[in-house]
Amino acid sequence: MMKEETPRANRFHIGLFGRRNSGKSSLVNMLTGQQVAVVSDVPGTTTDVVLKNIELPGVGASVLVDTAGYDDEGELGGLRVRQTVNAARRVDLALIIVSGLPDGAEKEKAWAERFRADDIPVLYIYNKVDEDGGSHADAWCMTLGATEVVSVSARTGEGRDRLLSAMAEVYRRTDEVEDLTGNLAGEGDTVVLVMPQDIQAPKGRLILPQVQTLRNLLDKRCTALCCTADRLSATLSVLSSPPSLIITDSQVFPTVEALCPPQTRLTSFSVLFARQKGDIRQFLQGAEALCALRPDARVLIAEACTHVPQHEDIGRVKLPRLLRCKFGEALHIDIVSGNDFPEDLSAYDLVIHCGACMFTRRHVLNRLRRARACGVPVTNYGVAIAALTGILDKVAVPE
Ligand SMILES: Nc1nc2c(ncn2[C@@H]2O[C@H](COP(=O)(O)OP(=O)(O)O)[C@@H](O)[C@H]2O)c(=O)[nH]1
Ligand SMILES: [Mg+2]
Repeated sequence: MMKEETPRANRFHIGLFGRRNSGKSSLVNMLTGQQVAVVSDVPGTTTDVVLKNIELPGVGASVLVDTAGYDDEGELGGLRVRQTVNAARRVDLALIIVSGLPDGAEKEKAWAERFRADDIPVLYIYNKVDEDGGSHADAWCMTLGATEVVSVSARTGEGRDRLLSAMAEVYRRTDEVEDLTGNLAGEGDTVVLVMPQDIQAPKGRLILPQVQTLRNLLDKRCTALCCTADRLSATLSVLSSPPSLIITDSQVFPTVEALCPPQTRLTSFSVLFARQKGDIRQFLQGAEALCALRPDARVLIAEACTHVPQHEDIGRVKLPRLLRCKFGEALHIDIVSGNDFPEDLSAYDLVIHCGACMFTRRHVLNRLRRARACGVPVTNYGVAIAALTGILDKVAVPE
């Protein structure tokens, strides 16, 4: 049987950054044990950002992000560097690869500073030790003011284990929210999941948030029951005592709330995922700002993916309609998608971000930090819709 692949957005993203010819693509090949990346002594061989899934010891499902050299030149080179800059925002760990003599290391210092500003951990790698026995590694360490430079040879595989354990160590220190339901569910609890299988659900399958929530509950040794909204009453009646938690799709919230027993806590999939894919506190503050918008306010709706807009698309149709219904037609709404998220957000009174199922948590947190720096409140689709439909103060938020 084919093993289900871990979705890309749930993988630990490791970016390889460095000058052209430092050996980034060779390192991808060394780590994967395959010739997946094109290696060449012609500078500028890697032109696009290339992703490669890999399982790493102590890390698990990961993706290596191979980039074009950050010293690329010319018109096309400038474009590539911009792609590398975009890739830099979505990695969980940055490997800065160097080789030879440090000669000032201005580029490396600037990039290390960029990662520091985004709170992305950095590992320095000194490559091509087979050529010089690593004689310049200490010089790099001093020049960069680094505590450690990991010496490797992509060619001979020397230092591979050291590099793997250094990456695993960084992974252990990262702050992924692993526990989706947090303190809302514990061992022995009975949890009911209300999961409408509407037209948007893929044929014959469950959508990913439902699968991930079920997995979380099973891992925590809860009893999980699933039903559609019309079966909730019957489902509750077969239980000898009320469940400790009901998790519902927001679309059927009013129906579910009406049936929810008084001692049962109620939350929604969107709130669970807002916490996992962002900062739920910042989103809740954003929801307060949302409720207090002026009729002529400027709102930015940001979508992570560039999918073909669907009928009743949340970002393009449903949210704007709800917003205009509450605040009137004078509201100014801009919609951006993919990497078009503006650097300067200060023109906006509020940003509403999508659920970011295609982004890593780190990527969303970077955007949230940017918004905070501009003093602009941010909320996300699920929290915004909950606020606009008056259910937000009725949902339990996990800690
Ligand atoms: N001697 C030696 N050469 C290497 C090593 N790693 C990469 N190279 C060579 O350096 C050149 C550039 O490698 P590449 O991986 O394409 O660099 P990138 O531009 O950073 O992706 C190629 O000729 C590689 O064969 C290494 O560990 N030792
Ligand atoms: Mg390359």
